Amino acid sequence: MPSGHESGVVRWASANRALSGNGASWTPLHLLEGTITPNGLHYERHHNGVPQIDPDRHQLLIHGLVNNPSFFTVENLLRYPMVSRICFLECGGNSNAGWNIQPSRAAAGFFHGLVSCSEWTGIPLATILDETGIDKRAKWLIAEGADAFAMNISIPVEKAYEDAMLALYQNGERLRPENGYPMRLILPGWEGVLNVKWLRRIQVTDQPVMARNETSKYTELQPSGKALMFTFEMEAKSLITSPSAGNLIPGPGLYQIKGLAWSGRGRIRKVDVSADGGRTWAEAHLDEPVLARSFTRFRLAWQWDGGSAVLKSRAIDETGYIQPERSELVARRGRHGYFHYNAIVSWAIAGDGYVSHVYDGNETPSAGTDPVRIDTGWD
Ligand SMILES: Nc1nc2c(c(=O)[nH]1)N[C@H]1C(S)=C(S)[C@@H](COP(=O)(O)O)O[C@H]1N2
Ligand SMILES: [Mo]
Repeated sequence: MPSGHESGVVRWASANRALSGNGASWTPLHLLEGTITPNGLHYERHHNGVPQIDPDRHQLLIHGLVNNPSFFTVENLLRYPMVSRICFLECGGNSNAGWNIQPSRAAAGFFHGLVSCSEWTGIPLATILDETGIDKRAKWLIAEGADAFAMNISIPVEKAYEDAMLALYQNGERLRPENGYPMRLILPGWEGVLNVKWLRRIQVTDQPVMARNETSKYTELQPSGKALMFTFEMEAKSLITSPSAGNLIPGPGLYQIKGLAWSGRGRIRKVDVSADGGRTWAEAHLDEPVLARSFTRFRLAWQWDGGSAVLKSRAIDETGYIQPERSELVARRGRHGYFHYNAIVSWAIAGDGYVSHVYDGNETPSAGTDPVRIDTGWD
């Protein structure tokens, strides 16, 4: 347990009052350092509660287009050769308050904290699929959880042969019940919803199942009138975690701007930071190691002269993708956006040192406004 003096460092739980067992809890990114999220502060997203699973009674079934349909017990799986990998996990609906007309007043983690980063240990999914003798016609894996929602979703087979993992451990200990105990899928860099928790079944097929979370949800109407589906990768994103909205900078002087950057497409190549609303940019230092599909911590010295300022960070990943300004993102995606909000985040510093969230950075910062938490809707 953390020191009692750190009792304020907690997740914020936002319950969906319309549906019992449905809600999310947010990682307090603005209160943390480094790149690994402690298990007790990992974000959570449940569609229908947390099942209490006895590992001795849980089994994983793999069937469909395979030669040997098989059940795997937890005890057996624990004997397989394992791998570890550090990667972030992010809900596709993270930061979606950014689509609102007014900038959110929530603290940084309670606006962007449906993302966490852990060291996951488990079995490459390819090992298990190969053992069941996967058929040449196989194109999709329909993964199903053992929660009351029995969440199911379609995953392209190629992801299993790229880097998907059947995870059993999280930061060295067995998965927490809330994060999928006794086993879950980890698909590095891909939308949180595909990382099925409490995994109990994979049906190998030649077509997607067209479940709720790939038809009515997780599809995005574009300005052209066509909708995007199966948008698996999380685009590059960054935000300054300190200082951040709701902070009061004590006075002019030297500060270290710190933040996090990540991309579902690979490594972060560069993070630029601006203190003048995007007119000029400086390259931030990136803490090593810079790992693909993981949190990367960036830092930059900043001399605050006591005048008003607007801080921004902009991530560029190894594919050359540049995190967009909000106006660009809204122009590209239109007004029906709900998922995949990854615009540049702007923090305005008022003359009194109060930090508030603004959109393009041209609005007047409202000094002394208390941050309030907002409900961002439900995916
Ligand atoms: N079985 C099951 N798996 C699930 C979910 C769920 O409700 N049930 N939620 C999904 C969503 S939307 C996200 S963002 C991630 C959240 O994982 P976490 O709670 O470990 O952070 O799990 C995914 N896997
Ligand atoms: Mo999610």
